[in-house]
Amino acid sequence: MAGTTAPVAIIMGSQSDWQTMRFAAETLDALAIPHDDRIVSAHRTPDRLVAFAKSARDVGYKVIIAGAGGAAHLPGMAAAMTPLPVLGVPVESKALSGQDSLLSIVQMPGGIPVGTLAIGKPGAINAALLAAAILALNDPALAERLDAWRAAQTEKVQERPSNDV
Ligand code: RP5
Repeated sequence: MAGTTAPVAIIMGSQSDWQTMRFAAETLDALAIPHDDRIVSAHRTPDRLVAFAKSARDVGYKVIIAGAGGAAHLPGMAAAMTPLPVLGVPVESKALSGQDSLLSIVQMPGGIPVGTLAIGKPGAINAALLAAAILALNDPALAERLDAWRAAQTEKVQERPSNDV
């Protein structure tokens, strides 16, 4: 696999996951963090997953965000094949509202961690923010952008509720 200048890879099990994972991409965009977005299915494209995960560190990625739904093996399988931090986003499934995705991703046996976020859009946003926080440890300019992003979020919260919003 060719080298990358993007520190974050966003992988997802299906095109249908993009409706959720695009919120991770948008959040990284807001922080000017380059990302590489890929469909990598643990079930339908297992060879693609192996090639991606085994080469991820050498290619130059620093953090992997992995979203999947249902029997969501993708984050755990990726984590099994790379030492990079893997942040798992449980995509909301139709049958079980993402409870299945959450339990599939969160219940990793001791030894292979996946940092598991909330189900759906909030999890995708927070995965991006956690990736940013990890990268900011060694990137003072990014740390400033993350501080500014959080300050802007705080600024938006009114002191009192309004009928006009
Ligand atoms: C999982 O199955 C994917 O991550 C997706 O959330 C779910 C459904 O996939 P599609 O049938 O929409 O392709 O592997």
